Amino acid sequence: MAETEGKSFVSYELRGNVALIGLTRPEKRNAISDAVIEELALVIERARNEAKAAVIFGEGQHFCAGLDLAEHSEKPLLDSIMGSRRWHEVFDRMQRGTIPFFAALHGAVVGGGFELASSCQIRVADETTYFGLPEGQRGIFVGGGGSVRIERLIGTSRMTDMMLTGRVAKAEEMERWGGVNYLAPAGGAIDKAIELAEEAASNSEFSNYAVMNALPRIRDMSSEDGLFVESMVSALASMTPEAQDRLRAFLEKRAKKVLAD
Ligand code: 1HE
Repeated sequence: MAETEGKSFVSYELRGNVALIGLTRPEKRNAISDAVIEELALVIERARNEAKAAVIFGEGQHFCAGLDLAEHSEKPLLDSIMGSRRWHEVFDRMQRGTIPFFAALHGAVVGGGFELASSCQIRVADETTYFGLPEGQRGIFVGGGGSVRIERLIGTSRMTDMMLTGRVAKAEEMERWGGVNYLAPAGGAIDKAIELAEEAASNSEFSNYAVMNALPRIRDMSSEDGLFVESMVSALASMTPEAQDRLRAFLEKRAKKVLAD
């Protein structure tokens, strides 16, 4: 674990195949400073090397209050741009990396905290969770990938509303909008996220990689190009020894069936 001036803001634990990554700066509501981003970068790489899925959560009352505004207010223009580009780089390693990330959300998921959550493949929110994009109120703009990732999840109109009017969306509303995949009782997001991560960790690594990397790219392509790329990825997946083993297991009645409960 990287430490900044003797203090670490991110925790890491490997539990079976699942890496648990915690934001551990509750005294500042897990606000994301440059040091936090660099620690996140390290644990994301570590998780990619030794886990098959990861869960990210926040300690204290809130998941994350977004960008560290104290640090940000002192940055010259070019440093601000490079800071934003660094967030993109690090979050991209989650969204289009090799292992899926599950966000376990509670309390405030605000600004850059929402951007971090939107870089995960799946979001689980407990009933205390609420989402806000107060960038307009702070005189800034999303800079951690939100204009692409949050917009893809909830659409331009809802995101515009949140940014212009300061509208806050609670967990259930965000689930209806497409920004949350699962709702959990208060305090229950982490257990649910771990359960889902364990499920995903049991898939073929290539299939998970294809889901994470092909789907968002196909989303940005024309239908014709998307269908072509789909055929390529599909054929590649079928060629892996893992696919051969798993297909055989099903045909020999050794594999789990797809049942409704
Ligand atoms: C912070 C931050 C922060 C708290 N940067 N220090 N994000 C925001 O605009 C959200 C700002 N934060 C809040 O609205 C509230 O803090 C919360 C609703 C999240 C939590 O409220 P509460 O009452 O539990 O805590 P608090 O008393 O407001 O904050 C506790 C401490 O955390 C306090 O510091 P202290 O030294 O006075 O104890 C706060 O100053 C500090 N703190 N949030 C720095 N964000 C890549 S672009 C992304 C752009 C954005 O993310 S914009 C959204 C920024």
